Amino acid sequence: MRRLPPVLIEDGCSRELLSLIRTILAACKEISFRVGQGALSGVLGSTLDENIQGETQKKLDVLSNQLLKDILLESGYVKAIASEEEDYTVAGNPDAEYIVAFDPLDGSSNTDINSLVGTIFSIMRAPKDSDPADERIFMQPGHQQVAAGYVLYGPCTTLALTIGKGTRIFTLDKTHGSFMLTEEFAKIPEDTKEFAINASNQRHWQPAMQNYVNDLLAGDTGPRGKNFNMRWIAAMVGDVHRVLCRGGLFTYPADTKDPNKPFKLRLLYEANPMAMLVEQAGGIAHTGQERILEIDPQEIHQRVSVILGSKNEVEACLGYHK
Ligand code: AFP
Repeated sequence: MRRLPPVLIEDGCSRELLSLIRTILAACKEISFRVGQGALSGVLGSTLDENIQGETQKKLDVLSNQLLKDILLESGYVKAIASEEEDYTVAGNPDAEYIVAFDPLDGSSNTDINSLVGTIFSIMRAPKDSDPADERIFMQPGHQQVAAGYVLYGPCTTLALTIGKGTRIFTLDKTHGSFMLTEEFAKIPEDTKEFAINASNQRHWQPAMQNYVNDLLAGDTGPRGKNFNMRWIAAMVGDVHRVLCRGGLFTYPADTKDPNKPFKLRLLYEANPMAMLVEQAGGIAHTGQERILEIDPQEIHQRVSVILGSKNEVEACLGYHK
């Protein structure tokens, strides 16, 4: 079994990018340990604070954010960072080549119930001669990402990573702390009978999504002519991992529940990195109107609708949106 550094070097990863990825993973190993300690390390439960998006922060959100932020800024490998848990971008080394956007602990409501959580990250090149304090350096469409990945803290700790040469899966060997290559190239099956959506929002969806899901639920007696199964982990990182492993469709569509917040998932550190991983594994990642990786971001914490996964099923869903 091969370790991460030689695999990435074979893929043509530069020394600097490899160092940056290893820096992120060093923080993730520490997060993995803290998550694994659970109640023993006193990190479960919420803080009294909210992030800029009005969400109550879990203690593990704050801790994971601090770990990633400190290690990245101290490393000198990043020009700036953007995080779900930071109101604004944070400037780093003015001479560094890369910028990183991350969700330090996706699905953090799962921490208190010992269920799946993960870290999602997106690496982009900083524009030449740009000011590290200028948040516009993050306003790049997702197809410009040079690397994207997530670390899933589950029964085992798993890394899905792409540098644009396919999506590879690594498993953390906790006996010596190395990420080992356990799946050379993830390939999302084109067809599926599985979908993931928070069905409690059904009455708030737009007609296209209502019609699509109604047809899935009608099973072999409906227009799709087959029965579908449904899953919902409440952590995108867990749902996308299942899609990478065995296919499926995952969506968090637009809804009218809160008129000020038509979308839930964040573009820069959730939708974009997941879209790159999914496309690199042969799947599709779309909003219903456009390919996620084509969106020109307007702000750091921008939200989008997301439909991703098995090619033929995503295309079927998009058919309802035309
Ligand atoms: P956090 O990153 O704030 O924990 O949110 C997780 C998430 O954005 C995404 O990972 C899930 O798919 C989604 O929320 C779950 O949303 P519901 O609360 O509607 O189930």
